[in-house]
Amino acid sequence: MTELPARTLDADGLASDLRRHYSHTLGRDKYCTTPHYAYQALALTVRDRLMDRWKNTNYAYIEQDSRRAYYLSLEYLMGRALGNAMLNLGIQDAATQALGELGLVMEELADCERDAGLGNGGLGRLAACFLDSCATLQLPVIGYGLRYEYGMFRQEIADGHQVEEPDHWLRNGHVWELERPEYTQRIQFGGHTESWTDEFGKLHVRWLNTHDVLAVPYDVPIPGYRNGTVNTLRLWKSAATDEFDLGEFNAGSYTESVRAKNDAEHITMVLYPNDASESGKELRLKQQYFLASASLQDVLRHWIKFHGSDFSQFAEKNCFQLNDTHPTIAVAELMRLLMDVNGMEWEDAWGITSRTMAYTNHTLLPEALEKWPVRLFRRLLPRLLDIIFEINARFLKQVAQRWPGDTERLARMSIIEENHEQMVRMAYLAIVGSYSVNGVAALHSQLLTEGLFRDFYELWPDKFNNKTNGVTQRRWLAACNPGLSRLITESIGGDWVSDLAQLRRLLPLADDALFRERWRTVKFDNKVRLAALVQDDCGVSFDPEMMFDVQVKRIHEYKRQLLNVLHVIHLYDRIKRGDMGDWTPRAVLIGGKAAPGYAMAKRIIKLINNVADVINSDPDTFGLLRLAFLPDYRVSAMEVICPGTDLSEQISTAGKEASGTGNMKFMMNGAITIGTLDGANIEIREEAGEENFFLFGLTAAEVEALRGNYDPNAIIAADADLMRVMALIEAGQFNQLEPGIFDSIVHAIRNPHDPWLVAADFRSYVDAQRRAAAAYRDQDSWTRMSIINSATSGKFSTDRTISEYAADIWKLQPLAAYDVK
Ligand code: 26Q
Repeated sequence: MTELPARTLDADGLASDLRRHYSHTLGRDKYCTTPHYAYQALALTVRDRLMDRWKNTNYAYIEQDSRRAYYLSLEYLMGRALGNAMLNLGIQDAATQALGELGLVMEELADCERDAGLGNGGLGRLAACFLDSCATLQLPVIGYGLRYEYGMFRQEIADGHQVEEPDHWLRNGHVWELERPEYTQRIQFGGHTESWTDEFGKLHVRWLNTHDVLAVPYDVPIPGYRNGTVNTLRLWKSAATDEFDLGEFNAGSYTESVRAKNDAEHITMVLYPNDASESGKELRLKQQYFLASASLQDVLRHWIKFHGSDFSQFAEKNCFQLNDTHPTIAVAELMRLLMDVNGMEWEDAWGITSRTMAYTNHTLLPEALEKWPVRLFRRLLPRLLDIIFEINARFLKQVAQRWPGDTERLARMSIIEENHEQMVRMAYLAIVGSYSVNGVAALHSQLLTEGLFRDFYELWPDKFNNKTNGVTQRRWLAACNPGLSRLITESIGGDWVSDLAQLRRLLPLADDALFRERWRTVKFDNKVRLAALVQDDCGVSFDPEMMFDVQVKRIHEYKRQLLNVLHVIHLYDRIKRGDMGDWTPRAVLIGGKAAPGYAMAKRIIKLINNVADVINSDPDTFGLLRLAFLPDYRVSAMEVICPGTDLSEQISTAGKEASGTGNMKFMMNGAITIGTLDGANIEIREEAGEENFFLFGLTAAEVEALRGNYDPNAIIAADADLMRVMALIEAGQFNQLEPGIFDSIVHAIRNPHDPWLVAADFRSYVDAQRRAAAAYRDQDSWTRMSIINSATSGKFSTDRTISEYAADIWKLQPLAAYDVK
């Protein structure tokens, strides 16, 4: 085929394509009033401009036969694509101008796009930021995931309670994907295994009588920042095979056939809305295997197409990054594909597998470590269970050799947990099968080697490494905060968009009064924008002069939204007692989703909402204190929230938050952190300087030391402020018509076994909040701190994180796409 002329990037070209798509592709006319079709026409216009770059990126990767990495993740929290694509193509201004000529408004169109919410929280958003950085660094990395029909549920608040609504995000069409039925794969489930010997006496295994499901790929373009590269996110959708239409039906079992067809199509129906592992759910295990098998078969298909059946170079050319244990069945599946399908011996297959897999851990909470019942595995994936047992047998032999006679250690390290029910420990399978194991912040990686994975660290110290998380400054500063972006670029030039360390050049400007004034004006405008969101979605009015104090993230006991509420109640109590000396007016915003089955998290949401009602309707608090719970916290909401935040709440119990990434988005946008020495907070404080960070709370070591002799009731009795806060809750001040509903919360705080030590950190938290409030009253000095935080956030770009993955784990070189002609 001859080359088509490339689409132009100027306003005229954009406007004419937009009109063509509007009337010819979509068939709309001037009487159609909804902005939805104008959004679609714009999205198609932008997409056209990605297509040649996408193709040329693939050509370059194929023709240079480059080494590649594959990111395997059950979650990608992409949010919206339009603004990001325009930014990365460099056509924001031209597109805005084109819309103007057509009488359209950019924000209105952009707001028509549904968030792609194919993830729960940090882990899913990290995957999305990683893809952006890989494309910007021109690294040959393909993302593999699932195309859930329903993403993260939509959260509504009814009478203060969370209500979950389905997120049918594909309903009005999704222009950012391309179906690729030609690359469909077949995935097996169930059945049984059989061994047989071939004519040369070689033993083989076959997996028979399986119930097969098809995996159909949908490709999503991932544009790099102004570099011609467009990488690929390939998402699999499950579909029934034709046999469902014929076999069972002809055998007379029509309804059985329809049910089986239904089951097949259910695999990718819904994202599991838990951000701690969901124990033992069969469908979840099916999702995990479906992703792993489809992706590995796809990679092998590609390999065989260009290299034939010679796998000697496979490990030199490919590696797989496992995003937590969720896709870890890939270790056993690659063994199966290499041996059963491609005829390889165990040793050769293991040589390849254990040199291509790398595992990232995202949690220290032991209860969140994935385990699957052996019984379930045997029924669903019998061949894979055989392989896991063999991996384990060979591994334990190694352990026994290293520590002769240490049977306790053997039991501790076994991939199979032998309690009353045998379980597969997925993290151990991941460690044994991988050449690299990493944590996501310095403290987290250190705690992994000292605690959770200590035995494995003793065996293989060189496997373990740290890769501190980041966020992409393209979405989390350049796109979401145009005011600050402009100011920064005017001051230091625009290189920071692909080299965030450049932000340090803002440091001298922190001493420039005029610059500080401009910085403050931008922040104020962003607070006006955030206040409008809070007014629309919560019906609460935030005065932009107040200090905006924000905690948005999944609701979890370890993240301690409760501690935040206790502080707000304490402030309310001060108002009611007339203790308002040195008062800083404060608007507190809390948002986040609770897992539908997590009763305590849902009760905390109810408490926040009830406390907000009491405070906001009490005339004594007017101009002094506001509290709002923001429903349906999501990527596109954070794009408004982080630019308008003054104080960033990062208050998890030390040692529990692996890294955190919201903390980085806030810092980049000039918020100051109040936080514990947990996860990446430690590194944030190191970069910003301790005088630009409000530190409080026990350290991870102190938290561990306190276990067993923690007496929250004594702490409460000794602290008059905390005593009054507890008394208000216990007296039913926040649930006058709903007796008893907060009893479980009170008990949790007063329980000597409270793992989150809420009462222990209360005093130190309130003191830090007082320091923050005092600092805010000196606006000049606050603005200085704000500038310094932003200026020192360079480390927290995923460009830095991904450069480290590429250098240390993936061994990848950048490779430019061929030029668009
Ligand atoms: C597992 C099995 C079955 C069902 C659900 C799950 C599941 C799903 C999502 C388990 C965990 C998650 C998500 C975990 C997560 O988001 N962890 C966060 O990862 C961030 C990126 O590294 C860190 O910054 C956060 O500290 C960490 O909590």
